[in-house]
Amino acid sequence: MGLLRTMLRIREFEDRVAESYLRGMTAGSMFHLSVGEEAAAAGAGAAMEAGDCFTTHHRGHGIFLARGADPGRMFAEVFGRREGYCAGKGGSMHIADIALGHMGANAIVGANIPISLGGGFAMRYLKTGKASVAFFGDGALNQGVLYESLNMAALWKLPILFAVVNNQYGMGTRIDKASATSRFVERAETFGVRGAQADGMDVEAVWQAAGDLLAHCRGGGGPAFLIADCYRFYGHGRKDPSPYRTKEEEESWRRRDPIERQKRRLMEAGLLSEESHAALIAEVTREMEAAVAWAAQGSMPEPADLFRHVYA
Ligand SMILES: Cc1ncc(C[n+]2csc(CCOP(=O)(O)OP(=O)(O)O)c2C)c(N)n1
Repeated sequence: MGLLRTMLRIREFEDRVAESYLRGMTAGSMFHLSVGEEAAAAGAGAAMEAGDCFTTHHRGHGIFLARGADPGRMFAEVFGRREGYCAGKGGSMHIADIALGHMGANAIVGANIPISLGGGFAMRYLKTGKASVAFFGDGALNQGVLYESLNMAALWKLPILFAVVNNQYGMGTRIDKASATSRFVERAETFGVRGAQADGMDVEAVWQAAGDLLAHCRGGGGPAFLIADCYRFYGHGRKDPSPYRTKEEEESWRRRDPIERQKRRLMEAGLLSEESHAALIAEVTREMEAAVAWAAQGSMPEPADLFRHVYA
């Protein structure tokens, strides 16, 4: 039930980001929505613990929500308000919050991975018993920095989970047109890193796989690698109608909607009724409505804010 709630919250959040943009409420237009990828975020997020640290790629709203983000402060960030997680200076693609372990979303493909490597080093050096997780897309699978990081993490047996949200496309390029092989788990295993592939449209499958791998990391086994196969239901950005995908392909993935799947599973197990489902939807809708309203009343930065949060 918790996983279903998290996925519903993510979808509602993302849909309201899209709507807010159309209403002219957002600062800028650079939004990468994770609708369709909720199971990867909710499953991996639920397997993590308080005190773990993480980084995300540019499509990271859902992951941060799954790790306890306040949606009001996230909307405020997207709206460029001072009340946002980064005082409105980061926006959708650069949200960070050290209190919740979020060391930053990152707009440079693969660039968050070595930051999480440092996070993993810190976790072990400080003997926290916690783990560091780097979330990134399939577009980063052929970036050299991933393999430099896998090597160093394995060499030093650092507690890091490399978590790939494989939505099949890097902008308009399908993964098999960018990768010589699709055996990514094997690639990780050549470094001595434990790897697993999960159905990224099944939230419980992701949760279980991520939980097993994180236990391995925390138990001193060194790093791990998880690839969750999923799909983004919208375009790369809000203005992308995805002309590089067929309607049939989109439809076949939409039929595997992770939210519907979990809803069905809970209903079949007798844990969810139509009434309790409707109540859950109403609760999530109210939460996100209130979050948007709160953020929209936030304050705009003053000129003097330009010189705050600046090192030199
Ligand atoms: C180093 C680098 N190269 C290219 C880009 C342009 N770019 C932005 S997003 C993107 C696709 C990323 O795909 P993926 O990592 O799979 O994440 P997704 O957008 O599919 O969630 C690219 C190529 C970039 N931001 N950084």
